[in-house]
Amino acid sequence: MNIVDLRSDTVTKPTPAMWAAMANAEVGDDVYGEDPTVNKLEAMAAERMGKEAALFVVSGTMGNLTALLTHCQRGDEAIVGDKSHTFLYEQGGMAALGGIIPHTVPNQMEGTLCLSDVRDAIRGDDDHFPRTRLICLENTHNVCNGVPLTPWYMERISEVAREHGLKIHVDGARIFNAAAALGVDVRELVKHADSVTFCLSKGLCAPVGSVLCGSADFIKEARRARKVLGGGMRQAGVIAAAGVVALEQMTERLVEDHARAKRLAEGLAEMPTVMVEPVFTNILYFSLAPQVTLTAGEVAARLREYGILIGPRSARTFRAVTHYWIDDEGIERTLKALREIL
Ligand code: TLP
Repeated sequence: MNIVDLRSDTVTKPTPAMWAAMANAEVGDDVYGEDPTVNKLEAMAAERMGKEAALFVVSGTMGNLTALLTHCQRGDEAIVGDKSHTFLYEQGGMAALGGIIPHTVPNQMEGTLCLSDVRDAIRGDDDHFPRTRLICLENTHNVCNGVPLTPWYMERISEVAREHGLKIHVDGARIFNAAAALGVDVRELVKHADSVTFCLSKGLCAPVGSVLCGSADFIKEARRARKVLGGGMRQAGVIAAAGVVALEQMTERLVEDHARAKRLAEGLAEMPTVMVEPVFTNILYFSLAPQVTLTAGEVAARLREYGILIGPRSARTFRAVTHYWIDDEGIERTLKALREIL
């Protein structure tokens, strides 16, 4: 049976073109800066983001931590959304490893931080306080229904940042989904950011890797931070080759994943047994209606018998994520299975 794996877009396996590129990759020692495929990927990534330079890292988590360590010193403060991946799902790495204090501000439903909340969170010049250095944003916002942050918002928040001499880092794990959903060039979304991490290993299907982009000076420092984290790789061209294919072939098609997430949401909305959250990109949250006696865990276990994997997020809620390896048939099978189970 074909498995329909909707747990995350991180489950995506490489495409045939990626396997071929990896098998034939030209490699060298990247710590010496001599891996031509890594160099090519970094140049392509910088160009796509409209930044001067880029750094290939193992994961989104490493990209965000590397950025934080580069922007901030120990004892500095970073403003982060209370529902951000960086705050919730990265083990508090900024504090644990970098001595950076996360100052949380509530994430609004549209994934943004209220400008007035951010202003209030910025510390004044006073010996009692840590120094605020950085604002972290997430685009698309995973927990906030995969919503994209708009160029308009980015411009407004950047005004606040500039007023106070702060830097902006964007966790753009799914920034190409944001660009596809908004119909804008990705550069428009990050032109006011000082750094951005994007992931190759999610909807873009590469097996490993993320890229951190920023100014040449910033990336030079970030390369040191990556090294101390153990992220200096050697013949990394083997995996970077898949990243090159990801950038060449996989960004434009993300709209297909969004259309399938929408179709899934429409099908679910017709069922009296579930309640669906709004869908903006490839991430869809839904929950069980009050009359359903099964828990989300029990429903997920039943779905598994149908060859369908969906992650329960709590006792009553689920997250489903569409991606390259989910086709129309997979969506219809999921809807049919849920109708039968519920
Ligand atoms: N997200 C994963 C889980 O960790 C929740 C997922 O399945 O969605 N930023 C954002 C916005 C992310 O969603 C993720 C991964 C990361 C960073 C971390 O990327 P990796 O897993 O490469 O460290």
